[in-house]
This record gives sequence, structure tokens and C-alpha cells, in this order.
Amino acid sequence: MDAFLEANVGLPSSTPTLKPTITSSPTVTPSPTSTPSASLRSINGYVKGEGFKAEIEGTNYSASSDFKGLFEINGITPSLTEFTLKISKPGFLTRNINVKIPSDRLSLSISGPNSPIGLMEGDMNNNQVINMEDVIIIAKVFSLTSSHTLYNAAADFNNDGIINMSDIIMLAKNFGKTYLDYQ
Ligand SMILES: [Ca+2]
Ligand SMILES: [Ca+2]
Repeated sequence: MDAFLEANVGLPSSTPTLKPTITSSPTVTPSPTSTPSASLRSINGYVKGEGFKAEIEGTNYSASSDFKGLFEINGITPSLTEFTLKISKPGFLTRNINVKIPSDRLSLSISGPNSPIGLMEGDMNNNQVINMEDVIIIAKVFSLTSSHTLYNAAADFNNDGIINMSDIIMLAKNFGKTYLDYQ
């Protein structure tokens, strides 16, 4: 009997050593907890103008601003809460905006129709600075209209179908500016 007891006492001591393997199953439980927060998020905002691309840097999430200047990126994975939103358009100085979606929000609006995000005209070669190189590029297409084969839509900042003094003045106002000038 004593030997039996000893054998039985010996058994439980081996059972706890098995327990750690069981503790691995609780680690699976977090997956149900992620289901309620698995709702996809969205971000929207207004940009000054149509055809500006808004993209979440380092991802495939992007959208273009419509004729009202509105863009909307939908279906953003819940794990993506802090990111850089890159706004760009050929001919304009790319702007990066740091965005943080609060964990309790499913949708975030970063700018309204009355305070659209503006981009500076003039970065023709897209090197994050507006300087003489850009002036030379626009000078080459000066006076061309949209019907011309060499017409460069990127240089037509005000999108009126002709590259003229109005566009040059817009660039001149931003001369010397870099991406750092967006605060
Ligand atoms: Ca440039
Ligand atoms: Ca123009």
C-alpha cells in the first residue's frame, strides 16, 4: 500500500510538469479578442485641388482627391494606427503628414473642406526642393497648350490648359522652398 501511495504521490509531481504545455492554449485566446477590434479603419481629408494622391507610406493604401479635393482611404488594417500620409502630384512639392488614428476611432478626417491641405507648386523634378532646376524644366514648355505634344501637365499648376506666366508666378512664390517648409 505504501509503495502504491508513493507511486501515486510521485505521479502528481509529474503532472505539473505537463501543465506548461497546456498554458500554450491560453495564448491562442487573444485571437478572439482581436475580432471585435478587427474593424477596418478609414481616413479622409480635403486637398486643394483634384488628382492629388494620398498614400500611406510603406503600404499599398492610397486614394486620389476628386474634383472637390476630397480623398478617402478605406479598409485600413486595425494594426495600422500611426503612419505617414504622403500627399503628392507631379509638379508639386510632396507633403508628408504624420497621422495617428485613435484606437477608439474607425474613421478619421484630417482636414475639412474649409481648410484643405495645400501643396506648393514647382517641384518639377520631384527632388523635394523648388529651385533653378525646376525653373529650367518649366521654361522649356513655356507657352505650350494642352493640345501640344510637348505640353507637360505637371507644369500647368493652375490646370487651365496653358503653361504661362500665371504658372511661373506660382513657382516663383515657392522658389527656394523644400519639404521642410511644411511644418
Ligand atoms: Ca525640384
Ligand atoms: Ca496654367
